[in-house]
Amino acid sequence: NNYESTLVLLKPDAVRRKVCGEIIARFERKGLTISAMKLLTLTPEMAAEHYAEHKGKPFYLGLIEFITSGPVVALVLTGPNAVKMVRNMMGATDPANAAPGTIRGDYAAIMSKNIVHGSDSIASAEKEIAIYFTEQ
Ligand code: YYY
Ligand code: MG
Repeated sequence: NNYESTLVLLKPDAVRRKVCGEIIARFERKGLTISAMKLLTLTPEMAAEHYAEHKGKPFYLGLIEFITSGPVVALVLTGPNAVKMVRNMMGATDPANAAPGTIRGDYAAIMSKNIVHGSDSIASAEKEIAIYFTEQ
């Protein structure tokens, strides 16, 4: 079957704005299964590992500062084509380009605070899940 798991972060802006429940409800309503979930604050080391692909880019330091600025909710969501499904539900990286009805389209206004992260491939998902969760 095509069941797969993906790593989702509800970023510090989602926790501050108290919209985590609403966003999780969207994923559940869609039919995705919560396989793991926790609240944590990323260490700079975890943030660097998570965003290694962006190291050296102009927005990198701001990104690390933001993602470590407060607690996030980390989830593993599982379902058919979960990686693509979550990316579609999130909308474009820049909330200005994210369609209404998507999470970023409905909840975010600026790129640096775009409310949610979702793995961009199965390989990324496996790597990212391992940063946050053990097999257990
Ligand atoms: O995967 P996704 O989160 O949609 O975008 P990425 O290109 O991987 O960038 C990660 C993260 O970095 C993005 O969610 C916001 C931030 N960012 C930024 O602040 N400014 C940019 N020009 C590009 C990305
Ligand atoms: Mg990405």
